[in-house]
Amino acid sequence: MSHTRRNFFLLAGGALAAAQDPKNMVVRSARPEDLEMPLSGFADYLTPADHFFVRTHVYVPAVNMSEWRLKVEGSVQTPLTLAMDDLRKMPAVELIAVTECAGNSRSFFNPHVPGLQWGWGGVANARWRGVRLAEVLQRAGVRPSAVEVLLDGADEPIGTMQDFRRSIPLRKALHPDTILAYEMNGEPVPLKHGFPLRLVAPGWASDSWVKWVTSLNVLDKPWDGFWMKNAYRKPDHAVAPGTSLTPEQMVPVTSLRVKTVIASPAANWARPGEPVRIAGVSWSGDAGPVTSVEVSTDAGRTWKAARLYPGQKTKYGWRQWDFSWTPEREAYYTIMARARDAAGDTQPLAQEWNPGGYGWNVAPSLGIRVQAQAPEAANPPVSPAHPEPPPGFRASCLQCHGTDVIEQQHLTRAQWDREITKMTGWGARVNAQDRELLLNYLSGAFGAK
Ligand SMILES: Nc1nc2c(c(=O)[nH]1)N[C@H]1C(S)=C(S)[C@@H](COP(=O)(O)O)O[C@H]1N2
Ligand SMILES: [Mo]
Repeated sequence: MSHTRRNFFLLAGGALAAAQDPKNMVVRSARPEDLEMPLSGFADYLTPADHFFVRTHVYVPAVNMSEWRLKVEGSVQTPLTLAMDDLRKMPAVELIAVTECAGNSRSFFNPHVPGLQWGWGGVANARWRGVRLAEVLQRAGVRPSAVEVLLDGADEPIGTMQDFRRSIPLRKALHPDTILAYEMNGEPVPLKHGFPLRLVAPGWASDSWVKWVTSLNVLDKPWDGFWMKNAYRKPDHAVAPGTSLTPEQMVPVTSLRVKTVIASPAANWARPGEPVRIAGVSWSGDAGPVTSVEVSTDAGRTWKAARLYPGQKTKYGWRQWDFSWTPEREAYYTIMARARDAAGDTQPLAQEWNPGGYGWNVAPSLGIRVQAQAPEAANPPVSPAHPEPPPGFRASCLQCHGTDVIEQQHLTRAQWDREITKMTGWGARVNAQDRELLLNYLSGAFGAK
C-alpha cells in the first residue's frame, strides 16, 4: 500500500497542487476516504478542489502518465488505444455541472437507512473540460447492435471486493453533453476526483461519473455486473417507509431531481428587527435548469421569490440565491425553501422513502428562534464508550474500511442482519460461528437511536 502511495505522489506531481486539506471537510470515512463539504462550501459558485466532496469505494490508484492509455473495445468496428495527447487533440468542450452522490443527505431519512451518512455536502459544482464521449465512440465506430457503454477506472478492488465499474445507456453515452473530462475548474482533474480522466454525465447522480477511466467497453446487452445489479437502485414507485426490497425489485438511479440546500443562516437564533440573510443553492437533473426559488418564513403557509444570482444560467450547474428577511417579533420561525426547474418540477413537502436512501430532495426547513437575548450554549453531546468487539470483527469488517463508517450507522438488529448479508455479498468473509456474536455486537453498540 505505502509503495503504491509513494508512486502516486511521485507520478502525479502537478495534480497534487490542488490536493485536499481534510481540515476543510467533514470526514465521513477516513479509510477509504469519504469527505463531505461543510455548509460554508455552498458560498462558492464553483467548488474549489479543497472543498470538493470525495467518494471512493477503495483507494486512489497510482497513475503513471507515460503508460496511461484509454482502451475502447467491445461492440465497435475499430478498437482503439488512446494516449492523453490523442484525446487532447480532439475537439474540446466545456460545461458547468453539478455532481451529486446518489446518497447525498441519506442521514435525514426516517426510518434510518444504512450507508454513508451524508448531510448536505455530498455535492459539488464545477467547470469540466474534455472530449465528448460520443466523439471517442464514433472514432471506434459503434456497431448498430450496441445498447450500453461499460466504464472501468484504474482503482483496484480490495481483497474479495468487486471492481467498481458502471454502465450507462448508449443514449446517455452519445449525448453531446456527456464528456470524458481531463480538466476540472481549469486544472487537470485532481487525483481524488479521477485524474487523469473521468466521466462527466451531466444531470445524473455521480455514481455514473466513473473516475480514473481507462476502459470503455461497448456492450450489446445491458451489463449485469455487481455494481449495476446490487447498488444504486431504487424502486420506481413509492414504497412504505422501512420496506425491504431486493435489487431486482428496483431500477438504477439515473437523473438527479430538483433540490435545494439552505446554507445560511448558520446560527439558529436571531434578534427581532435585525435582517437575516437566508441563502443557499438549488439544482436539478435532466429536467434542469432551475428557473425559480421561493422562500417561506412561516412553515410553508406563504412563499416569496428569492433572488437568483445573475450570470449563473447554465444547463447543469447550480444556482445560488438569497433572500433578506427581518423578523419583527420574538417567536420560533420555520424557514423553508423550494426550487422549480425548467420542466416545471418542484420539490415535495414530504420525502418519499427508499431502502438505499437515494434522491433526498424534500423542500428543506430550518428552525430559528427570534429573541432579544442570546440563547445559552448547549452542552456538547457525550460520545458513548463502545464495548469490546468480538473475535472476527477485525478480519470480517476492517479489511476494507475503518470503524468510523460503522459507528455512524445506528441500525436495528434486523437491519444489521441484512447489512452483514450485504457485506458478505460485497466480499466480506464472516465465519458462521462468529456471525451471531458479530450481530450482537453491532446491534448492541451501534443500534437504532
Ligand atoms: N473509479 C471510480 N469511480 C467512481 C467511484 C469509485 O469509487 N471509483 N465512486 C463514484 C461515486 S459513488 C461518486 S459519488 C463519485 C464521487 O466523485 P468525487 O470523489 O470526485 O466527488 O465518483 C464515482 N466514480
Ligand atoms: Mo456516490
